[in-house]
Amino acid sequence: MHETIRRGAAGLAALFLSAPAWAAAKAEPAIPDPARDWDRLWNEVIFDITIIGILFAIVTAWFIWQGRRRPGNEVGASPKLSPASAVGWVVIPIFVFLSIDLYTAANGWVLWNTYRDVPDKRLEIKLESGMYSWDYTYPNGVRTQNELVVPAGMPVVLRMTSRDTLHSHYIPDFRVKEDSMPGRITYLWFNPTKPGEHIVTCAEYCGVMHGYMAGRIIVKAPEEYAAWIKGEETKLAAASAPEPAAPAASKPAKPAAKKT
Ligand SMILES: [Cu+2]
Repeated sequence: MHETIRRGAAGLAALFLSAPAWAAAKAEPAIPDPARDWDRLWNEVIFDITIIGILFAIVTAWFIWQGRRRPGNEVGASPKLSPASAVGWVVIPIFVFLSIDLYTAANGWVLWNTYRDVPDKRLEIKLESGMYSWDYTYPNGVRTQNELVVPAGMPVVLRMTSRDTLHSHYIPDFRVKEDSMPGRITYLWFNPTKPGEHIVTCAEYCGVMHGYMAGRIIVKAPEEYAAWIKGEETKLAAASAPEPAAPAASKPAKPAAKKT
């Protein structure tokens, strides 16, 4: 909310002060970070329900105190409400609390769109899940298992499917979790901003070894990533080079080497 107002105000100020700067800023929008936005929404919801909870607790305590047993078993008399104030007591609180719900729901909707709207500039990697591994394929054909290496500062989209049953690719640090299913392509994207290592785990019970279906997301600095992918590409080319003596027609294609 504050961020929106701040951005709006900054945009307006820039528009009046220097139109070209504003146009330039508009031409290259910053890559959103769903994980950061998710945290913001989470904190907002926690803040809202804490305030509401405290408010309700105070009101409840006050009513309990008001209705306590008095000496002599005194019978209370409540003032009769006019129809207008009776309706007011129902309708006004409904709108107050509903507006908080609607505000939160609207923010959730905006965030959902961020999660579904993959940035144009991105690294696209195919993922096939199976009992019990995550198999990644890079655009150049390089394949890894249970280890996804990505460059920092580049959004990554995973196009996912499964060769057996339902799995769910869950990266807690990036606040993303999406099912992979046989016969269907699903996707998720995340924005790794700095080098580091993160856990990926299966979040859909898929069999007895489900708990071991874990891997790592390794975020490297862009130049380190470039060196790594080049090295893997060279290895792949060496591994899949045709064997001169083998007759091409009678021998099935050799599968690409898998890194374990
Ligand atoms: Cu699984």
